[in-house]
Amino acid sequence: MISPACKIEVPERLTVSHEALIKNGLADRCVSVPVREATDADILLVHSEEYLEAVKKTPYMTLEDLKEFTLQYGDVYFHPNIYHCAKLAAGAALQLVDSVMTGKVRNGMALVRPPGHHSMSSAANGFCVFNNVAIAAQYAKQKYGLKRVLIVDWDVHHGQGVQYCFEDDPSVLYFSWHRYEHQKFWPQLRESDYDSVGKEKGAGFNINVPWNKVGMKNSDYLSVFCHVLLPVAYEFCPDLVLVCAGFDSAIGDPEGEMCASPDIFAHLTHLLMNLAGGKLCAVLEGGYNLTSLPQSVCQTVQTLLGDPAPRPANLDGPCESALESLHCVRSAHRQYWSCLKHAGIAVLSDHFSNEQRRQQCEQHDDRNLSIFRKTVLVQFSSKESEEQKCKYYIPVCLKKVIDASGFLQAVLGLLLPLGYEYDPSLVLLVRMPDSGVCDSVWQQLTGLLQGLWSVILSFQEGEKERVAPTASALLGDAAPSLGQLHSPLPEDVEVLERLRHRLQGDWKLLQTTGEFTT
Ligand code: Q9C
Ligand code: ZN
Repeated sequence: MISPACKIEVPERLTVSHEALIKNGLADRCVSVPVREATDADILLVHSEEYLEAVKKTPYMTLEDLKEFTLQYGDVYFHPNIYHCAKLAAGAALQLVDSVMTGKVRNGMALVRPPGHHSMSSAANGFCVFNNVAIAAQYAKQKYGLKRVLIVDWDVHHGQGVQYCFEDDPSVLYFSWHRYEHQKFWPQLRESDYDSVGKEKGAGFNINVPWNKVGMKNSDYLSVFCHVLLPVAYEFCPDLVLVCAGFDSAIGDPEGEMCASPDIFAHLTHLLMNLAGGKLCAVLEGGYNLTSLPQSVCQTVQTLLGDPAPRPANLDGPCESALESLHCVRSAHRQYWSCLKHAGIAVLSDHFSNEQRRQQCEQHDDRNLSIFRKTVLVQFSSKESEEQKCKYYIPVCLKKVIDASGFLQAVLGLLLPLGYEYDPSLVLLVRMPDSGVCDSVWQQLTGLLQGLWSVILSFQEGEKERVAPTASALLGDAAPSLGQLHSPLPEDVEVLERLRHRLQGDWKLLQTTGEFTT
């Protein structure tokens, strides 16, 4: 054993995870893909020759030399076997990319050690030797000619290695949330803050969400997905989604100290599964609580297999600190993403307090909308309707419902968070014959909602040809990609912002700004 040995990044992380997959009957439902060692050429896609040559020597070093070698890097431990393991970890990610890209499997997860997202071109760091996911992204672009790759890093640490690798590269969109505490938390980098948005051509393609408090919960995570990541990801339109799947962002983790439950990963996974035609590769990063780690892994794999996600508990809205981060990130990126164009403009011709709004809603209920008390009706249309003040009847009047980007924005930023908070036992989707919403958008909507809730679809007479594509989404097929979306109409964005602003007193998951702005 090398001393000091790492106390938390231990082999049991993999054994308990694998055993849990077996015990829950999930391993049997998966296709096992044989691992290979990453080649020098693979590793050089991200790392420097000097660094690779140095790591290559580690299996032959004396323990004394290894200790000294280790000391030049931060928070990393070299064992004589680690070079071999690191080649297998990166190689496993590449095997997974190959299997997904060739259609051998729809999606998958690579359970690997050592992790990768902290390692840099010429440096090991934070338990990481080679940057498995960064290598996988470069490899996928090169081998399959992919134009756009999305990397979602839900590990609780900032994957600074991934950020550095793609900072000026607009073909890779990197999203990371991470414990930050105003730069007090490891790795304590200025560039982990929300204002590092990418450089030069890559400006806008690096999204950092700093958590400035510990104890973030399911609501905080879902809010950031609904109001930042998903709208931007749909606008980006990736050909492949890679996940830096660290589970130290779950409850009980000694590093993260967050409070999200393991079943939140079922939702995070589900929400990404309709991007890129379903091509998603998750690669294990951190996760050090040997009880919550295997649970989180099982939630992720079970969702990748197509099982419905369990209802997340306690969606009581994001905390003030999360709202502040959300607001800062959306503002920092509004110049790059049309879906965020109106972000941060908090005050929109609405001078009612939340209390006044609630009273109005109740009055309205008493008059003629009482049937909506146990039902929420969200109605998309292009017809102007009188401004409603009721919490349960939500007319969304878009100039052009037919416009995929405006409609999608309404689904991600309004319908999803509302659904999460309302937690319906049943969702009835009614498609009007003249709605103008095209099949692929309809498939996205169906795919997003089913798996979260029980969905019933209703078709009108003469809509037979609509049934097949929608049924395929219901059966769990990933919806086809919508293509790169043009900007939604400014009027529509404004309508949605105003609607969200009106409703956020009653529906906390619709909030994107906190009290700090007023
Ligand atoms: N010396 C991953 O989760 N902890 N790496 C530093 C202060 C380092 C985490 C504690 C944590 C590295 C992949
Ligand atoms: Zn981590």
